[in-house]
Amino acid sequence: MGGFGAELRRHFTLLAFGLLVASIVPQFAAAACPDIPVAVAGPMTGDWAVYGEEMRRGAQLATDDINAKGGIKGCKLALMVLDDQGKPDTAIAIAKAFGRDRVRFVVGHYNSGSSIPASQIYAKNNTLMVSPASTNPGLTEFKLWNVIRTAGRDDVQGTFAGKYMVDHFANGNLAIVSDGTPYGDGLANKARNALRAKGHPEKLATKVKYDQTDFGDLIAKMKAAKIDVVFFAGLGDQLGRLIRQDDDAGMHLQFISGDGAMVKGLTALGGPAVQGTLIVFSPEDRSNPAAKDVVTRFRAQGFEPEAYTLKSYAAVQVIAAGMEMAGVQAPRLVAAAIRSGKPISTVVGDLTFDAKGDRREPDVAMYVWTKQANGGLSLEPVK
Ligand code: ABU
Repeated sequence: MGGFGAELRRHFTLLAFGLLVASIVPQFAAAACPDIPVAVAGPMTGDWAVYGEEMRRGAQLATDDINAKGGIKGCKLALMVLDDQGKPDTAIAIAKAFGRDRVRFVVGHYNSGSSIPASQIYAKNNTLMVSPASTNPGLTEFKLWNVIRTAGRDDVQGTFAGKYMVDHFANGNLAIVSDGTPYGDGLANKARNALRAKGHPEKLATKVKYDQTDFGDLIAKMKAAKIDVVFFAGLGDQLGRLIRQDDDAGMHLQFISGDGAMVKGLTALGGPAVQGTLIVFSPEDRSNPAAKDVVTRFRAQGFEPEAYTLKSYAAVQVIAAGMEMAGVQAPRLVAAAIRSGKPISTVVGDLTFDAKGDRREPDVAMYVWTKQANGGLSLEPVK
């Protein structure tokens, strides 16, 4: 995740960003109806690039569709893509650069550990952010004026996961493992609280490092504690590696994870042992009737709009609807309009937001990696 190469990429990313903004901002002076800069910022490179790609694809198609219909009162959205590499420091640098370059609308970030510190800078710099993916409750609990999310919250999904573990694995020894990030720790805490509330506390609670790839020590610890079921509060790249190493060690644990592990690449890393793994996520966005046309067009592009794709498309729709409702592009007024409680039509359905910027609709479901007739694995809703 780190190293000189990553630093070079970071500087290149910010340089490219500066040039891009320089090419956009002068249009304010020249054009009668200047473009409205909107950025999508997330991990576009590295182990989490799959999530960044979903964000970029979703935000780009939404931007194209809004512009094809005339934009916002004739002003076109101009989308730029920024790579925060999933790192808080890079997200902070991007947020500061947006402040200087007057980018006032952001779809991002992916990682809660990036969104939370960046949100404070955006708040000071008059920038509205809509995260399609950051689920840590802290993001909206700071009660900043400028934060909205089309994703759910970890108190909802962590509590749901904890209850599910007790209800379905009542005789098992349970473990909670966090990746040590704000996302992982917050989610693990909520799941642990739910276990305790139901009178079945975990036998083991531990952490890994977010960039750890060897889980030999963790597997040994779980073996010693006779663990049967593990809730892994982290991202898909680590869960995949953990499942494979667990399988190689002959343990065959039951894994449960959260929305950060909702990723098609899980089988590539985890192999056949991924079968049976449970994942908590929102109800399937692709099944929403409002998404039908957009899903068809993504598939025509050869892209399957999984996980955060439609939530990112919806994030741009929310920003656009906020401008339409407010009748101006002033970010504070746009944010207030979005939070007014008026339903906003999006590809993930009609959304209403509370005063903190959270979705009001319940947003959680369980999925299981299931063997198909052709021998492959696919993620299916648990009936
Ligand atoms: N919610 C999935 C992982 C992203 C994050 O919240 O850190």
